[in-house]
Amino acid sequence: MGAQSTALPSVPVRAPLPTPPSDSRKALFWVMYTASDHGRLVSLALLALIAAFFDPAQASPFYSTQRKTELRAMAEDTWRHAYGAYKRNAFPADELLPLSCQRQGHDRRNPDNAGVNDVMGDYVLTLVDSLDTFPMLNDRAGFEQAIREVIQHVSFDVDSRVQVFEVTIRMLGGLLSGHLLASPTPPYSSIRGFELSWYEGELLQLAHDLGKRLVPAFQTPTGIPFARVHLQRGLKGKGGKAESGETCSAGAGSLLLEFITLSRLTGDLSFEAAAKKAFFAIWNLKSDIGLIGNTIDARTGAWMHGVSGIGAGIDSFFEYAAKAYLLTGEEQYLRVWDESYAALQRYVRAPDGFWYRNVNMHTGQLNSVLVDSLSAFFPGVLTLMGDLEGAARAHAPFAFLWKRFGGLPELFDTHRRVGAHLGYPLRPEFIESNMYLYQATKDDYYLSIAEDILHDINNRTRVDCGFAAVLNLETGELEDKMPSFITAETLKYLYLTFAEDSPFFRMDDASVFTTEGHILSVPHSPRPVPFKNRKKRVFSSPSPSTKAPAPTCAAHQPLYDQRYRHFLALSAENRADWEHARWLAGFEAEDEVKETEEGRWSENGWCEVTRGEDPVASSNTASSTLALFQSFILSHLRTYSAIPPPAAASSFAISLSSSLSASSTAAASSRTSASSSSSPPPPPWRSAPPLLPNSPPHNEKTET
Ligand code: DMJ
Repeated sequence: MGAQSTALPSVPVRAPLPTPPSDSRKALFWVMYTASDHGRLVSLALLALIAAFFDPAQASPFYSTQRKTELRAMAEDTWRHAYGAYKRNAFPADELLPLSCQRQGHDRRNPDNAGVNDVMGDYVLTLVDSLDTFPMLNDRAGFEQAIREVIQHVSFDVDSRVQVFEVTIRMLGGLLSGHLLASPTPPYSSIRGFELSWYEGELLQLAHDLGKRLVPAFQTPTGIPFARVHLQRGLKGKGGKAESGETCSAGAGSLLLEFITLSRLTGDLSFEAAAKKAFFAIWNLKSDIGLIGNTIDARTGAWMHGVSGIGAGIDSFFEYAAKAYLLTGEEQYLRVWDESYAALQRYVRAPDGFWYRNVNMHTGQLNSVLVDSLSAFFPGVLTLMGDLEGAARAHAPFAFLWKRFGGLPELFDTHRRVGAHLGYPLRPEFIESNMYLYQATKDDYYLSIAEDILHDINNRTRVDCGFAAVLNLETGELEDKMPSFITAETLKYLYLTFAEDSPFFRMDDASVFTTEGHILSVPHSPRPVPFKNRKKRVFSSPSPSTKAPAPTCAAHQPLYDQRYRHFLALSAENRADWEHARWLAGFEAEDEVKETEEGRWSENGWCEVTRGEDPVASSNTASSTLALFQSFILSHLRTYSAIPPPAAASSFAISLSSSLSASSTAAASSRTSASSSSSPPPPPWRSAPPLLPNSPPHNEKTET
């Protein structure tokens, strides 16, 4: 095992922003009124000049164009270090093992090793997953070489049983995106400049071949696919008799973007039809209050785990409802998003508006105090769908978690405000949301977060042979794993955050990034009702029997008043209510900002929480449900990444549920008892010296 060493010895650390007036014009007025008469005259002249040529987008005092260019270059260097290490040490295997500098493919000695075999099928995964990043880096030569390597090395005629969802989002998505960019006559994308004159649709042929190998999985009575399929032999047993029916809503419901694109590019409509049937099968099984669960039996359509939320097992179902609408323009997907959004706001969003929790899908009752890191994708989708205030709010606690831990813990206990699983397997979700929020608001706050992330990833996870997943954010221990999504998503989104003028944000077509970060586009359908089975779809209106009020605040009511101006009027960093998000992530409240008596926020959020809301008040049942839920989430997360082996995971589940029981009495008497532990000590990895010459001065406040 190589010790953690970096090829970039002194990675710059951003000094957090001071809090000057919120834009440059205000800053100039501020200078003017604090200056002498002579100074005022000079300032007035300057003001007139600047007003004439002022471009607010370029106005940041801390993130000048030059600084963004430097950070973009650093992000590109980071991506190239990851991809280069893979190419030198692991290609044509699926993934790189960064500590041992070995390669990882399908585990043939242990076919039941789902953590590896669900994702890796010996089909050159990291190459295909990375393909469309080259055009985003404006690297035409790199793209051409990668396309040639795909054609030479990738085949799906392999003895591998893989997960339908994983192979779809990583391989099918990667191939389709590469095809759209490489086609000499680009079919739909407005992105130009990467066409390859010699290219003859080879990636689309590979994608079509893969699609046909996945189709057997959909042969279930419900149309919801089995979770896994063998790429050569199809299903286990005749008609899939030996297959487990257990699958999850995200796995079954988020194949849409790739399958729609495959159908529209090949003219073979069976793929779109299959994915659509699966998506609406899940949707039609939603509860009376409009929530879907996370585990379902594909044969019977019975929910096996009726917990709802936005995290593991469900996440990309909502993402694909929204993005299928953006991709196709078809209203049926927008309706699913709209109804899901309403139900999530009513039952899943916490009363304070910051966290989205796990609740019982039938009653809306809180089910678990744990929030997983996958949930951090949600602010990005909220941004895309126009709820900027909701997005900024949902992003805030994750931002403070990152500040506190130097990464995003896999699981956070929102009641005790402690990390419940301290791994950070280099996931992209928070970075992706942060990128969308920056694009939408141009608020430097989001750039400052991206800069922190860039430094933390380099300082904490960069090794000679790539980047290693973090096993424990507190100890800094690393794991011999570099998931393909680090080059497909994590570092791509980080780069794009600093490349705000990228043509990939300036498209005049309805392109979307898939859940694996692959850019896809198709023509919008001229007709709104393309399929016969539309009538079968049920859009909900809650039945009278479930009209009992859920134990949450009834409506999302942001405070728009003089004390608290509209969120776009000032940087998120300066919002008073952000203090609450900071507290939620485990920091202590700052008294002078707290102002509970003025009603800006209370420790319970915007409204008092009813008794039934507090899971710890009734923790006899809560702790057993929690243990069950905990093991469910861990099994899902394990598929994606760095989750401890089963023995460690179960002892962890036991310790968490017993510590929860132990804390129940105290917590029931006072919700604030969770804050009795002091604020986390300053993280040691923050002490690296700045490298960028024009780092702004250091601000202690954000270093707590
Ligand atoms: C990626 O494969 C995708 O982002 C997926 O939607 C969720 N899991 C990983 C990243 O965490």
